[in-house]
Amino acid sequence: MKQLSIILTLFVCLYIEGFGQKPNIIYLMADDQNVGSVGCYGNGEVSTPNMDKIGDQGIIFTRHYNTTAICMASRANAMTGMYEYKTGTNFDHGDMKPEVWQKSYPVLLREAGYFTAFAGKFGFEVEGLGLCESDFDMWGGGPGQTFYATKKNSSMAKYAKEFPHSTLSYGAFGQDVIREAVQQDKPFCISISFKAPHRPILPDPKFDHVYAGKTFTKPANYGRVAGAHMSKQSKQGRQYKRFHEWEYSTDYDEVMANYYQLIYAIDVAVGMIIEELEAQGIADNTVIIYTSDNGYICGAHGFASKVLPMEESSRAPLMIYDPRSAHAGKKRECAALTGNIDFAPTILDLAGVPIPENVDGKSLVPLIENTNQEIHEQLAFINTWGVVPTQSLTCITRDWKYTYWWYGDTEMKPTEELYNLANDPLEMKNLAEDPQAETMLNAMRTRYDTELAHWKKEAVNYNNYRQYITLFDRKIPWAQKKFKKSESINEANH
Ligand SMILES: [Ca+2]
Repeated sequence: MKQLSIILTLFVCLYIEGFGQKPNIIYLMADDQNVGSVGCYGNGEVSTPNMDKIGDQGIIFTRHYNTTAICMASRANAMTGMYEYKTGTNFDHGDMKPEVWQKSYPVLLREAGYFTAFAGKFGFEVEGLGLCESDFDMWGGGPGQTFYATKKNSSMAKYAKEFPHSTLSYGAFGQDVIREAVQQDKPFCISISFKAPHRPILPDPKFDHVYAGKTFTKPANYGRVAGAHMSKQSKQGRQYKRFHEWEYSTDYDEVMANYYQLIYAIDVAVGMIIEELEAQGIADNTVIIYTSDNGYICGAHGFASKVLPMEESSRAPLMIYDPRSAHAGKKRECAALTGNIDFAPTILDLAGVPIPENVDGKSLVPLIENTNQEIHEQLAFINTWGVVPTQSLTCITRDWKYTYWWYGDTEMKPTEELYNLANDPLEMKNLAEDPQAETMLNAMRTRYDTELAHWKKEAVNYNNYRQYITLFDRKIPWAQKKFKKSESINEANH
């Protein structure tokens, strides 16, 4: 009997230690990082060696979108795998409900035995739970926008002496989590949400030398002339004014040098984390995901910042390195349509944890083995924030993008934009009124309608999401539509 129990114990230990070995997962997310700001995406004017390492040895996703391109909503999308109208979470709408949070990947991974950690800008709050600090084994997170001065981030203050600028402090936090998890002999999931390169422009002076005096090539769709064809609605928000206010029109090189310097520090922090994985001998069992919560418009079409459906804003970098893949070490590109709603199912899938039934996203794991397949035929891109005319719904496929601008008044009529992203990735020609594109226009309208039908079926009945079922309906005239604010629209600080 004793022998049997010893054998059984050994078997259980072997199962836990060996046969069922789970990968460690590191989810790294920048705040407002343009897809073109990373070397491995083809920008030869920037220095991002560690981000490039993830892409060059793993997969560079070239058609990755944030289904809502603003901090709060995007973070809720990533953690839950659901569209915004199901997370019910965004600025000017409201906080997340606890029942939504309970199915987020950090909660489910911890329940499955993972050692979990979070640092940086959490980005939203859960009703009654606030930032959910107690749902993580290690915590370096903070409320609101957090600060670039490490000492002002209370959960990270212990790093302030060595790393006075917060970006590198997150690298140090990552290293500490890795050491602790190794000591506890547990698989871990670290989620770090860097503040950089979000405004204010306060890069770490340690890296002042990197881009000093450098000049940068403007994108081919830079400037107001390249935005003449875009909808009037899209020009009513702060994004249009910021082209001038944020000096993309007058001081492009310096603005970009500061932006790239903020990103450079993230790259150094990423390097610190990779170095620790190697030092601990666990790099070959740790999956690294690198992305941004939204893209960033740096003067394209004469706009700046984010939120709008244009590529520079809705698309973001995504690189995944899975050292266990047969293809690891070889640079691969994946042109499949992917979204931020895919992160939760991907992380759960990597960990072998069942994916909740109500998620909208799909696991990216199949793409890690075979990059030449599709997981989504289409994705929705959503904006329910900011001045009313800019709020809109977009449907994206691999090759096409369709936006319905529902808002109308004496100055503007509801309008459509249709871009052939395969032939016109810079969105220079709106084909919505081109007779040659009529068949495709109708096909994309139908796809758009299916996204809205999903919204109608699934949207939460709180935080002002159900009114969009009418507002975004192409078949209802704008004169019959009335926007209802959930609270005062406040454009500050997001
Ligand atoms: Ca952001």
